[in-house]
Amino acid sequence: MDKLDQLVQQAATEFAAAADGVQLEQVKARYLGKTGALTERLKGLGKLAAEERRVAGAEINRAKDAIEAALEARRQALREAVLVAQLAAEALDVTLPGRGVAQGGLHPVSRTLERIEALFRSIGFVVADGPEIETDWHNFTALNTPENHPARSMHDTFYLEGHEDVLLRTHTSPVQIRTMLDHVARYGDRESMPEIRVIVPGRVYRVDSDATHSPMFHQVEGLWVGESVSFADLKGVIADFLRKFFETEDLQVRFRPSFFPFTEPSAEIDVAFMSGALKGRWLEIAGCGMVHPNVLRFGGIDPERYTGFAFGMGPDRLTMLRYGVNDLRLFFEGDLRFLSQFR
Ligand code: 2NL
Repeated sequence: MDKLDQLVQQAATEFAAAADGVQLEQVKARYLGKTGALTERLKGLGKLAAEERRVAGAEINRAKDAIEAALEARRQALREAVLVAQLAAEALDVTLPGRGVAQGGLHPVSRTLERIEALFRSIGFVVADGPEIETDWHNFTALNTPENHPARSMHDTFYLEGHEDVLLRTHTSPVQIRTMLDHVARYGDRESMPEIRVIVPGRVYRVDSDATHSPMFHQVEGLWVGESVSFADLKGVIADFLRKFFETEDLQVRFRPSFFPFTEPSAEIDVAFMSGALKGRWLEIAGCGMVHPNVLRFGGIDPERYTGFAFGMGPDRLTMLRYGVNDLRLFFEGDLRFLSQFR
């Protein structure tokens, strides 16, 4: 084998040994670069006579073509190897089962609120909501709460800094005040005003925190105002509601005289189950009463012509009772280990 054929063979062997593109280009430089073996031979042609130069030149160029072909073949092989490795690394097993989407669910308190709303809707109540940041007037004054009442103190109510007349509502009653005012604005000039039947669920805030009190909790209040609404209506509506809510006729309901600034007379509503784990124990469930004439007046309604009843209950407590939960704070910590048990 002559020297040039040997050189071509040697180049092909070294190209084959190059593990990647960078190594390959380094090997290429040794043959085809400025000072490469083949380039040096081409430079040497000048020293030869014209006839020898033509023959030798043609041989060197053939060798050069052969080396370039071997180089290109190796480049192509390396590119393919990179692609094959990449495809292997990024391979997807399309036969694997999917990861699945975790199924969400309603918060237990939301479920209670939805049940309460549905039951009251079925007897002609509408559901209303309103602002959680309220004026002192809508939250206290219009509810006949005296200026010096302890509920109005900074120990019990969250006030907006620098605004002693703006607060986080302590009950949902201000929405009922707004409902009365809106209702009168819309129907007040009529011979006879349609009844108000409204239920108001929502978040309320008080400065209080322990196992049974959270600074944020829920309330549902109801209001029925009309020309002949009586305490008997109140008792019937509440007793029916409780039997439906707890899904049992095996239930005693008791109205125990009490006091609220916004109702007169007022009562605490207690229930006792006649069977089950809580059998025979009286549980305080809600407060209620006939709307105080001052409150009707603040709502723009004539207390000489209209009467109404109102009630308020704590859906958080109702939820605890229904599911046997003993710490209210569990509802508001967002721990899925707790919450997912209610799905
Ligand atoms: C309770 C007691 C109650 C009311 C709320 C009310 C609202 C208006 C007028 C009159 Cl606009 N009263 N609401 C009445 C009695 C009791 O809530 O223990 N709630 C958890």
